[in-house]
Amino acid sequence: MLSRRTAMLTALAASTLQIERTLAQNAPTAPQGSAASPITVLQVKRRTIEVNGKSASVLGVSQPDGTQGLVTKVGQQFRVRLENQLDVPTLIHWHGMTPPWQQDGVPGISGPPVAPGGSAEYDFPLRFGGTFWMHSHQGLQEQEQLAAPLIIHDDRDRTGQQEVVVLLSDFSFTPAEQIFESLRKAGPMAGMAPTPTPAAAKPSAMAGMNMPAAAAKPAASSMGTMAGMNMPSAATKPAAGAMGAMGGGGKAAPPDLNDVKYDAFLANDRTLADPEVISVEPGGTILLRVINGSSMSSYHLSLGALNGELIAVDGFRVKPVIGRRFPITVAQRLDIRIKIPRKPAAHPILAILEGERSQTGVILKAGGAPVSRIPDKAAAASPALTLDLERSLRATRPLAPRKAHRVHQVDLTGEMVGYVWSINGVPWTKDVPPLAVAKGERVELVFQNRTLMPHPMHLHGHEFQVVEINGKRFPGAVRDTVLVTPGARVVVAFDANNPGYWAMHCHLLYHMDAGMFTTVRYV
Ligand SMILES: [Cu+2]
Repeated sequence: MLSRRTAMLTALAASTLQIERTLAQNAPTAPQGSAASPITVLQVKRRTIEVNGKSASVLGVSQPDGTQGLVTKVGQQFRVRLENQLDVPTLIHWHGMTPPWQQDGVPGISGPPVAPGGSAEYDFPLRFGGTFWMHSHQGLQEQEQLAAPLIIHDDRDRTGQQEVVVLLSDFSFTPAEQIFESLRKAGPMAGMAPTPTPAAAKPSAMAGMNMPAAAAKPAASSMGTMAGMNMPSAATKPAAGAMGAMGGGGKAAPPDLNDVKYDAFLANDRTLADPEVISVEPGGTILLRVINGSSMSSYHLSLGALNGELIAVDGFRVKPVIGRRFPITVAQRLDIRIKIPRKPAAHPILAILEGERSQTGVILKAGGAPVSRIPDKAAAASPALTLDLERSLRATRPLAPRKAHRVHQVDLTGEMVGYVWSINGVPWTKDVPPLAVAKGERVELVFQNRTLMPHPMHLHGHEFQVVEINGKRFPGAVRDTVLVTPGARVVVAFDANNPGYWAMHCHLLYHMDAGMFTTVRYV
């Protein structure tokens, strides 16, 4: 996640400090040794999976009995000992949880990483149930599949209802460091003066926005697309109104998607060549919990011919939405209740890559139906994700209505030359001052995407509510990660009720590592 310099510093800290068991001890609000909850050991280690017929060495986080991640219950303590069995430092973030900040698992922010052979302990109450996940926040380890489900049961889990958990991920045989290097070397247009293109000269919502290279997607790579944007400079900063119009469905430049070309997309570590086949009861009801644990990839989740009832996003309940297709960006989760038809059949649950044909998924097998092979390419390319569903979501338990005490403008900015991503024009370093917040305040974050790429924005340690999209206020979903599409303005509100030092960043791994990261700090 952090800059190389920071990563080196935290690695140094790890090697010189006694880090065993420091996390729980430092946590002021963690109750000491709640005897009622047994401690669960989670081990970070190497494992081997098979991808496209080849074996691949990846990372994982599992219990000693092999269970990946953790299933627990609301109201219990989260009592975990994390053991690092790698030969490099690691640290796991409990995505969507609201622990004391020292237990949040972000190296250099929450605390040092866990040294090879070391361990750390966690102990905090689970305030709410739902579908969450855990992943490494150390370096680029998330790209090496260091992610697992964190499921917290509550009363949404009806007795007798089968639960199906699907963790989506993107996979490359190219090492993550090398992927990042090639992104940073930029495309063929790196360093060149932007060349206006006929497309950009057309009158459009973008006219006058000084983004001449916007439509000039070079064939070899998407890198050149933004070469001329230089968004952070005041001279090229478009008026919010203009951007809002574009985000509202204008016919502007197409979005720039999928920087990284992956070798495979996985659902529960498998491709559609050998998918997980899950037996379900004909006529029964299942709760599908989908976690997008990808580093860089967003999907359209397709239930095929089945109707699903979306009941929660990022763990938090929404007024149910019936549908067969739901967008899911990086780090988000969807809880979908599905009634399985009585007739025996195989029902593929697919995730189709945004803007592409690639797909992955699992098969729900009801009764003695034959399971046929599903190709790993959809018939046609899917569209880019939109905010249409987000706009229609309504929290079942919205934040109490309150006027914001503080509003932070958070411009999402970047320059494709050198692959520099930033917030308010500043790529993250330890010297960037945190966003100021005071305990007890209602805070609004105004995400304004001034780039041509979508950015899934995540705030640590708090749930937030989506309260505005492109100028229109509404009591939207409570969640922890929201997509901000190119040009869009998305406002979220949260209550500053968990003091500490928290990360806030784009959840696209290489955007975050390149600097689209900042912090919120209050005591
Ligand atoms: Cu981003």
